[in-house]
Amino acid sequence: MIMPESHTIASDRKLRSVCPLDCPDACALQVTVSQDSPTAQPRITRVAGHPDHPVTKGAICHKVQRFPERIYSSERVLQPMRRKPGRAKGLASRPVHDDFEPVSWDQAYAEIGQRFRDIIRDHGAEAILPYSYYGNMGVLSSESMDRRFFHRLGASHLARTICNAAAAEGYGYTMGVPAGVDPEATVHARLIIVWGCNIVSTNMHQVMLANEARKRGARIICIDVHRNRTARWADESYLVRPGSDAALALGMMHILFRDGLADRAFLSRYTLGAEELEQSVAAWTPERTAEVTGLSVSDIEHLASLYGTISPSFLRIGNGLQHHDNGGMIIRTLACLPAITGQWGKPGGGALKGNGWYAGFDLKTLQRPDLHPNSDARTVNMNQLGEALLTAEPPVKALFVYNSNPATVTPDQTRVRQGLQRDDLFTVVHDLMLTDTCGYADLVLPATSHFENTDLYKSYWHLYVQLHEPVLPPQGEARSNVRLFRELAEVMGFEEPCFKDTEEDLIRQALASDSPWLNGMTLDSLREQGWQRLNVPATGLFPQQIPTPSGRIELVSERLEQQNLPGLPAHTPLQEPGNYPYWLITAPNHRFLNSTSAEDPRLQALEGGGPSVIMHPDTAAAAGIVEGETVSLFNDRGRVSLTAVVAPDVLPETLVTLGLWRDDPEQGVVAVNHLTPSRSADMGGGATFFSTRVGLQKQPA
Ligand SMILES: Nc1nc2c(c(=O)[nH]1)N[C@H]1C(S)=C(S)[C@@H](COP(=O)(O)OP(=O)(O)OC[C@H]3O[C@@H](n4cnc5c(=O)[nH]c(N)nc54)[C@H](O)[C@@H]3O)O[C@H]1N2
Ligand SMILES: Nc1nc2c(c(=O)[nH]1)N[C@H]1C(S)=C(S)[C@@H](COP(=O)(O)OP(=O)(O)OC[C@H]3O[C@@H](n4cnc5c(=O)[nH]c(N)nc54)[C@H](O)[C@@H]3O)O[C@H]1N2
Ligand code: SF4
Ligand SMILES: [Mo]
Repeated sequence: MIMPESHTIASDRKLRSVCPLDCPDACALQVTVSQDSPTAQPRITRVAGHPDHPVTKGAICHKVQRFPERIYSSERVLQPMRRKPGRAKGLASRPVHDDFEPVSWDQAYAEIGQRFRDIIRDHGAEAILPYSYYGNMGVLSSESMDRRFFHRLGASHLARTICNAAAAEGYGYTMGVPAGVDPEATVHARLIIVWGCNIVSTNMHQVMLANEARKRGARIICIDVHRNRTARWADESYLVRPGSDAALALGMMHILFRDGLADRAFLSRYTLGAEELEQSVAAWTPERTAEVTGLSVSDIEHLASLYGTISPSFLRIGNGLQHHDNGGMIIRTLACLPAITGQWGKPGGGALKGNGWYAGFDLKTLQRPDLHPNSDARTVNMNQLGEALLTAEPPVKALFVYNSNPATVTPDQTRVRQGLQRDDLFTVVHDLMLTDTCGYADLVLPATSHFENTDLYKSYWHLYVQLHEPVLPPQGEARSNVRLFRELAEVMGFEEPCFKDTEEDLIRQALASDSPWLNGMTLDSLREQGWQRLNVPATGLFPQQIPTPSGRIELVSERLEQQNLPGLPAHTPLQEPGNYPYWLITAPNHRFLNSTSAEDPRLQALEGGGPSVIMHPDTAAAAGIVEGETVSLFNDRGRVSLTAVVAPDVLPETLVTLGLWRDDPEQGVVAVNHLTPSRSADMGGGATFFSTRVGLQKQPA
């Protein structure tokens, strides 16, 4: 249904939409849909931030302003396609439409049905593996009918660990649940520490709120391994060694206790283990902390003194920190800091790692895990896709990819691609665009853009739930994820009534949960305004409720001890063997969203035209490298070439490359994830993208 908000001229309508991308801001959009004549196809001509949304406030990022280019891109997939006989799988050249021949949806469904039935007969249903993430954050698009389908099929489970698994677990050991304060309250903060979070690129509305706090006198600190855009905007910035953040937090705690800056009343009322913690951080002298982190003693003293004397203080904990071998423990340790100075419960004080937990949709009903016929079915960690495709028993014989682009985003690409290249692997990719993963697909299915769908969105940062209703009809033959899996259920002969549910049924089910925060939110109430705030206090759950086993903020955790991990916050060294001299951080860039929008030539140009690697002048000099030169990064997993950028924005031991670029064989661009490890982090089976060591060389001429 198209719901006009207002009419400008007869053929131009401004409609409400939501940004579907995996970005904390979950912006409310206002799109202009133009129609040349009543019979012409409506077209989106402008995408802007919705002026009335309390967090979006009319502002959105450049990449989403360019969504019309993406929706109408010549790379958009608009019909089902089958790989042409004789066209080899792989990325020897960029995938193009001509690698495929069009088929009808009925033919595509018949082929999937036949292949799935044969595979189940010969190898069992666990030989089928879904592969999805949050390319579209809508709860219907990402975790409803699709999950029902694969559960009922009896497929292998996928552990969706690529982003937030280690942090969710680590934070939970301290605070009970992965939730923090309302970001809108952060305008009241007097000190803001942005820690391992490049908010200027990845959370722009937090920057808007922090700017408001700054106007009221707040000081903004950035702690990172890289003088990124956020560091340049902050009042003070500090460069640490990769993976050393828990040590810095322990060193700060040492000083807070030493100098009487800890809030003893808060600690005794709300926390467990403050005395043990105080004893254990006695060993984290500023000198030892300096040795581990690479900071100077005076910087560490300064940071602790700011944190101990300015209140309220707000800690924005980033997603990148957890992408280390010790990522869970880093987040667990940082999450202890606000309790030391008693920040929880003060408007503007506390911390925010993620807030997705508050919108407690009824996922059990949406996903129906009970439909799975095999309670012992295996689980494949999505970070270990390469191993799964190459070595799993029973073998993976079919891979069904949607909402994700594993040939770019998944670590250890050498093995991922060896696996994807297997002739006997049946690969289906459902996407809007010809992604690099399509280069390995047997069948490519056209996905609708979120503009074409009904869906329900929460944010993992702000506290508004939003309803999305279509603003465009499906383009070409594209079908939504919900429709695709509803129809595949029919193809497979699944008769459970839940496979007949409409989008509206699913939204009602999602909202009919017992979460106290949803507070009577309904499909109709959402329809009225488009969004509604969760019933969460501005200071969040804490300290009134602390849902840990002890009911206190657990500075010491028995659950961690039971996992054979340190019960107290701790610095644990990174696991990557030291065969290569440099740490390589492969962080997101400003204008792509993971690999989404990386096809846009304008955004590519603004990102420098191709992947580059930032190195310290001493590092460049030692390797005889000058700015602009092509260099190789390599380790036992792979080799990639990039353009050298020489700047004192990193420590000499650290290299940084930004953005998940597409393969471009003609330009010699190979996915940077060829270098990253598929090892699991210390918690949650999380990814360890940033715990990568590499060698650096001038590219031989
Ligand atoms: N423009 C843009 N926005 C995005 C995304 C995107 O790709 N582009 N991706 C979205 C997604 S899925 C996510 S998860 C978030 C991620 O966004 P953020 O939460 O900002 O996390 P990252 O960008 O992964 O990493 C943040 C910072 O951590 C730094 N870092 C790496 N290792 C360390 C370390 O050991 N210590 C410290 N102190 N810093 C370290 C990196 O240099 C980087 O600047 O952004 C979302 N928003
Ligand atoms: N080296 C390195 N690797 C990383 C990261 C890093 O920082 N460094 N970041 C990691 C993180 S935090 C994350 S979250 C992952 C993200 O990994 P992915 O979730 O795979 O993210 P995207 O690259 O955005 O790919 C999403 C795909 O979904 C498609 N899509 C969008 N909407 C729909 C839809 O409605 N239906 C279907 N079927 N498809 C749709 C998009 O077109 C796009 O191709 O990447 C991880 N990989
Ligand atoms: S990517 Fe993030 S900042 Fe950009 S429009 Fe979407 S939610 Fe807003
Ligand atoms: Mo992510």
